[in-house]
Amino acid sequence: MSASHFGTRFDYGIFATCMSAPKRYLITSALPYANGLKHVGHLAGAYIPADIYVRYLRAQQRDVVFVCGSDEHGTAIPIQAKKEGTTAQAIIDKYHQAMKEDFEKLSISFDIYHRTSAALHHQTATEFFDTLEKQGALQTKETEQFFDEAAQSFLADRYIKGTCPACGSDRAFGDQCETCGRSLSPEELLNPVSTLSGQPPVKKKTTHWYLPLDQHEAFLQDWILKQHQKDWRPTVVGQCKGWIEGGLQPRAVTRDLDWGVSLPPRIKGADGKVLYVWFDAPIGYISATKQWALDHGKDWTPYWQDKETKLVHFIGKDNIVFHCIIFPVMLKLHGYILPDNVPANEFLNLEGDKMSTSRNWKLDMRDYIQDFVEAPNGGPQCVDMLRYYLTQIAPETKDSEFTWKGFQEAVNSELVAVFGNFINRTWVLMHKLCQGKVPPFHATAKDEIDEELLKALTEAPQKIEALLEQYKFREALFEIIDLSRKGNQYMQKKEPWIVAKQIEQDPSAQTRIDNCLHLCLQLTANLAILINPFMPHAAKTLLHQMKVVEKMLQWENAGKVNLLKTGYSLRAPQLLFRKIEDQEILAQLEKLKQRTMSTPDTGSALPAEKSIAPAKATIQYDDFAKLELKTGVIRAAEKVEKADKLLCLQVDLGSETRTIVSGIALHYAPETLIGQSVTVVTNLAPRKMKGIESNGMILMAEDANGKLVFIQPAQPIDPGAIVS
Ligand code: B3M
Ligand code: ZN
Repeated sequence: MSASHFGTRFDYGIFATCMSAPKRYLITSALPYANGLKHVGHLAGAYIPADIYVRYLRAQQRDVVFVCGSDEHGTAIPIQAKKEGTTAQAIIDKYHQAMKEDFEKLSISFDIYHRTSAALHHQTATEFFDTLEKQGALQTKETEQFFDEAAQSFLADRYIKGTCPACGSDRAFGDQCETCGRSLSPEELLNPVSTLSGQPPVKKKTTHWYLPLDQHEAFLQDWILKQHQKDWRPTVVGQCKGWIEGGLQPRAVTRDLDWGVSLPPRIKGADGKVLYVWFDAPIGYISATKQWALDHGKDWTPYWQDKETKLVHFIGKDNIVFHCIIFPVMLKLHGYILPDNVPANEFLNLEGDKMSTSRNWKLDMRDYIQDFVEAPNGGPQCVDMLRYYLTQIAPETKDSEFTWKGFQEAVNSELVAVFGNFINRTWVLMHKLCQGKVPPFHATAKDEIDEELLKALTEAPQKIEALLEQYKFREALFEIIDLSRKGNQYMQKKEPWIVAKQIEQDPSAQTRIDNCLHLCLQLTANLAILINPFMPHAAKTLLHQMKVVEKMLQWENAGKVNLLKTGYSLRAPQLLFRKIEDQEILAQLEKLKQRTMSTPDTGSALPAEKSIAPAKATIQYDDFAKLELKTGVIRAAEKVEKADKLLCLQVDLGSETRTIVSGIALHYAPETLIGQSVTVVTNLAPRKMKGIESNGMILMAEDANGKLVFIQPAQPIDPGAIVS
């Protein structure tokens, strides 16, 4: 049988590997901190592009391993544990599981999702340090470090807060400024205070191990600025250049902390110290590879030692220095291979503002999963829709922006109206005009319009392949959609539905219909192959529709015009993508607004287990009877100057209107409060706040996320009613 047919009786020839292709690939995505749920900015930055690349390589039948895992060390973990009132171990267990699930649900196809708390990782990282230390590649230095006397603890960079020397913001930490993003050391902070006790820290002597980056400047100059100047992204080379030209300093690779990977026990003075999280985290790529190899009976060593392995790190731009400067120096010292490329992405903004966990201005992967993928009208098509939009707006060359309107437009006017429409038309017409079978192609009747489409179809794969090889996913996707657009234009020119009306009079009519639909069907098969790395579920649906096996999706088949055999009967069309309705978009915008009004300081926390407040002492009825409680309605609300948390309210109590100052400004915007019914303690002694006399108190309850909710009557009631 012919090698061009991919039905169930599939039989296929030998794959000829491109001579220049690397022997194997090791692809990594940044290990996300297990301290909270991750948002779509993370997804667009380090996970979707890596997944597209890996799926493409797999379709090329290359030897590829795709590793990732949770980054479970560093101060971010104990800090989150403190916020959630639990242990560091409970935090990493919870978020490791949650992130793993979310990635799976969005079809990120890691070969292994490991974790840095695993014993294998601890052992690998300790040994790595040991090897470097034995070589004499590390230096020790006694320095004075910030120490919190009240808490009796050295202060990790994250535990020191102060003013940023670059932008003047007071939201700067000892490692990084939250406002301008600049990397800092604690010494650079102005007016530093400890976040443990709120006291200014003192300096105390301690010894640490350093990686002398200054000794590797020449290597980095040559490797990045000479060897990779051309093939790395300009944004990445630019950042590296800045670091190198600014002069590299020895970098401490140990910390005084009780959470992390221990130093080798043979080392004196290692007690109470752990590896710096940024020393151990990238080694997580190695330990993940080892675990994958153990699970599959493979040898991990060539993936890190053989020069014919192509190592590619997918990351966000805030991780460039670690992946392009520090980790490569570590790898070189250990004798491992260096990354071939680090296609770091810029940032993804959301609806006009920077995505931020602390301000709750974000779209968590989990929210999208719940609201779309797992909704009654959801399903895998919604996974593809998000993957599509995030690729279409991927911040490959500069920061870009996620907007719900943009998402709706991408889905409705490209996926539905162009891509989906072409395939649907092809299928409907093939069933109507060709008895549901692949019609023959009559070569003698081929015309210029056919030639034009054939040319586009056969040329597109090389172009797309070249773009994928250069990590230009957004352009590659554009080319694929454009190819389906050409399919629509072709159909528009051929008008088989009009030609069908001439069948009685014109003997060539069926021939023209056959040729048109034959080519449209071959184009559909090609689109399935090309779109597969980006939207694997759509590709699967198409396979089902075409009744062909998965092998057809191998990349070498792209560009072939005989993928579907003449006479083969095909299934009925299935809708590939549904439309996104206006109200879905409005609901998301509203949700975003609500979230920021109730900013809990717990980051992207999952709802906490319920904690029971300690009981207060019993009171007598007489104590309670002293309170005067009344129903009221808020008539006016405004912000109190120079007080972030306070709102000044005018509350209608029936017989009078009172001024009440309430600490709810972080939870409610003033304009949303007009007409809100409330319960008021009306006989509380007046109190002055920011110069305003407050005459009463509004009763509120606090929900699990720390949001304040009004206590109000269950049925409408006039203001001034007594509550008892
Ligand atoms: N966990 C930082 C981040 O999530 C860090 C990446 C480690 S990659 C080795 O941005
Ligand atoms: Zn700053």
